[in-house]
Amino acid sequence: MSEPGGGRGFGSSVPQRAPWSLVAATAALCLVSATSVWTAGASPMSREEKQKLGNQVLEMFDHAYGNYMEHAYPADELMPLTCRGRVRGQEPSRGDVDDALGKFSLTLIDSLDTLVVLNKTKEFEDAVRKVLRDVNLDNDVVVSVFETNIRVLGGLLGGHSLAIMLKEKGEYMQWYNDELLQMAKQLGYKLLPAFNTTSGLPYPRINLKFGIRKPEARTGTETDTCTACAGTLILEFAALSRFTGATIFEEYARKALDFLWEKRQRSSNLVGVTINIHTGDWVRKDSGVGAGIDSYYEYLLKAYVLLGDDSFLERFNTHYDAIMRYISQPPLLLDVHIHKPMLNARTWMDALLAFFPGLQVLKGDIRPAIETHEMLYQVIKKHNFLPEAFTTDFRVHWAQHPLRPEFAESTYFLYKATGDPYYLEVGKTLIENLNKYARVPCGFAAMKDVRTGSHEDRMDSFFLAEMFKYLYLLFADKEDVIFDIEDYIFTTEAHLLPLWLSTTNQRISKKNTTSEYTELDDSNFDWTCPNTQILFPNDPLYAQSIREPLKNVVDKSCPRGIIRVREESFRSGAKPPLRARDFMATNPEHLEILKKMGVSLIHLKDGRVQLVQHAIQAASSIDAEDGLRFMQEMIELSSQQQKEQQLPPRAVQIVSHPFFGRVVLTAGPAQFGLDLSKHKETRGFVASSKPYNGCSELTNPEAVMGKIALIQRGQCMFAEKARNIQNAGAIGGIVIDDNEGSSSDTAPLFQMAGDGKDTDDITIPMLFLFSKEGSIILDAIREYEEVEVLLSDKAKDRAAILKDPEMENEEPPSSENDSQNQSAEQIASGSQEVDLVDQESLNSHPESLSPADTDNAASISPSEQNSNPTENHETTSLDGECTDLDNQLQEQSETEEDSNPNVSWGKKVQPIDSILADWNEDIEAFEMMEKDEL
Ligand code: DMJ
Repeated sequence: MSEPGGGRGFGSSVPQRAPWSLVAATAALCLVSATSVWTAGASPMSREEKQKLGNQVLEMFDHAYGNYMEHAYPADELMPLTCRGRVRGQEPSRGDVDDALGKFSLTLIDSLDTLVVLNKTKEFEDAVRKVLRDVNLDNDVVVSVFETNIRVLGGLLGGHSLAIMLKEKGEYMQWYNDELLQMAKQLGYKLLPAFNTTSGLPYPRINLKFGIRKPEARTGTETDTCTACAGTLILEFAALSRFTGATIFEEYARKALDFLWEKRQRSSNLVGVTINIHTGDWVRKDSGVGAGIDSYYEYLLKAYVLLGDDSFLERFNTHYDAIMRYISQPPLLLDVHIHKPMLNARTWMDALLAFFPGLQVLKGDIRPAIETHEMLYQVIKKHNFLPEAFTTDFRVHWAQHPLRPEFAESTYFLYKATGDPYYLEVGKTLIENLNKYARVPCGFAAMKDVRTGSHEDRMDSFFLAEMFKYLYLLFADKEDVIFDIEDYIFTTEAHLLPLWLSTTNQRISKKNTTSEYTELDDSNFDWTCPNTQILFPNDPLYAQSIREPLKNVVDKSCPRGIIRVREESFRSGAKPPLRARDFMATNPEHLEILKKMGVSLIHLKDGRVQLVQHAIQAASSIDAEDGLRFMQEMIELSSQQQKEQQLPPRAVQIVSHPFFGRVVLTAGPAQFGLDLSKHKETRGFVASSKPYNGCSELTNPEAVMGKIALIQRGQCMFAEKARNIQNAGAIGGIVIDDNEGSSSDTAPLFQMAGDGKDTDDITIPMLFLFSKEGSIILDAIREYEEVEVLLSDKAKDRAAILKDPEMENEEPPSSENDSQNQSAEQIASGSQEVDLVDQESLNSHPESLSPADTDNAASISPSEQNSNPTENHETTSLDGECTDLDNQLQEQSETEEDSNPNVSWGKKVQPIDSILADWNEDIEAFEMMEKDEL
């Protein structure tokens, strides 16, 4: 499979690791030592099968990389559905996510070191030549400093690290003369103006050509950045300094880290999600280990590993202790407020936190890593992929999945630490799911909605930088990789930096030692992590015994609101505070509690009820705090309910040659016609109607008879179009948007409303496609003439499509009716008020769902929707397991606080005016969280 790794034998350009650097490498080494000695509960995987899976990963990489190079390069990314390059400015803007694209062939640079890991040395050599020949780093484009650092600077440095390693070996890259490093240095200098702030925290964006602030730069007015954005620079910047001897990069990255450390919330030792780069004030005070913070923690620990600087370990350990005290509620990791860390800030988790078990392995804390990983794996088994966000009761919160690698990363590190073949099986499932659900003829497409299986025209560069590396390494034996992976550390983008950098060019002044800012508790200063060699061989069933109790945690859970409630209320025998989900506006006892909490109920003229809280009117500070929590829960419940009142998106799956079910388009449903969630799929060939707008009797009934008619949006009501094609004998209809270039990637999906009259006569299914998705079908007709599609609520398994074209033995439709897709999300109320949608059941607020258009009527009948979260809860709680889990979590919370005498949040009686001040901040933070993008 590959040539043997060989000895290290580095010559002059690659210094030998000095004895001192072994200290720096300790943490990295302790996670890789158990593999060879381990046999665990799951049956071991044979060498043949591991090789087979490794080869499968290679083939998948070729499919992704080959299509990028053939159809997209030199563009930044491949659009795998339309099979072309994504060029910024030529596609509708997707907002912040486009800031990763700098017209610098992002995917090629991000893939460089993956090529070497996958033993594609020849391709690596070609790729490096292309980067040197084609890539321009001086474009007039505004890019994200964070993304450019981790993907481009990291990619160039990873490429350089492996180029010099190969050159040293004497076969490949003999011509190489540090050219990638020179490019990295050029890019480093381009990023430096971003640090021109009083705090030393970088601006979030920079213009590659014009820098910051100048009018032509079109950036530099931002005031906030995310903690991860400012705190994920040290590995790349320090590597650049140490490779080149230019100390300025490491100095700037250290300064930013020092500032963040100084600004941590001093009592909880947590950091918020966003910070003002000028004042250093926390803008978002919620704190977790996922989006917005994740790699800040990762880089503290890894900076210690790479640079051997104790202060980074000291900081990491201090934060880690706080994370385990407040955020970790195994198997969950839930955001809290930095200044009230016993108060959960969310009832959902984001997919980015899936990297955390991997980091815990590096830290040497294996048990919680196994627990969280197992919980995540069960969510994946339920939805095939990890949705961008999911609730504490494991329902989908945001349904996309852009092929993120974090779970594969943690799986790899857990396998390295435990050697448990269970993790190989997990990796095998990831491979199967990618091939089954994400693979399209031209690459791999992100999931638009894990519930429907629909795709997005997107293949992010991190998919090549990270996913294939981790999956390949998971199944690789030492001899399958041409160098010793243990001599390198992975950056957050999985780029490889050599550990010998710790002893090279150490001219940076380290005056920033933590003692300058704080006195640290020595007990937090764990110098080493547990040695897995000692830990595991004594108990081969260790990992399995930790996973076992969590086996059914997803299936047997039931909807639940915020988990952690103030524990001391229960211990003192007081009644638990009123939860928003239990509230009944007709219950006098509830109204009394509301009053105590300072919450007043205002009956609006239109029959709705509005809640307003004035903390000053609460009976006590504790009641005011309960009121605050109640309001937050109510906002979330109301927002959730609005989402659930909408019909979920549908899927149009192209099943004919050469698609064979691989391309799945996200479609909007109709409020009339056949309900695809209740009936089996409709399958048929497509035909365009004449007239194309379908607004009058069709002149080509013979063409659409028995087929699925394509109709253009506009000029009459959707229902009218449906009647016309139905009368012509069509078995279904697809309305295609007439706004050219519109796409479900950029516009919120909506439902096609009726015409205000009785629509019972419409019996065929109708779906809506935006123009971009519609043109995929129209292009297919032009190219292949006969195009067959499947209209359904969820993409069908490809094997079943091919085997059973008539779909006689269709499974009953999925009963899953998770919350609506993210784009339809709305925030329920203003900062201090909540409008309830109904006085009693919270579910009868008529909601206008359609954008203004002649086609769209305004409202749906909510009575048809089963969207009451309270009902959901009651139904599901019949399962005894739910109570157990809640109790378990409650017990955990209590034990946690019992055993921790330092925890005083919620116990102190806070003065009312400070509660008032906090309260406003909390509401603001909550709203920002909901609006926040990953
Ligand atoms: C990657 O670009 C990096 O891993 C980053 O730290 C956060 N997430 C994306 C992939 O999901």
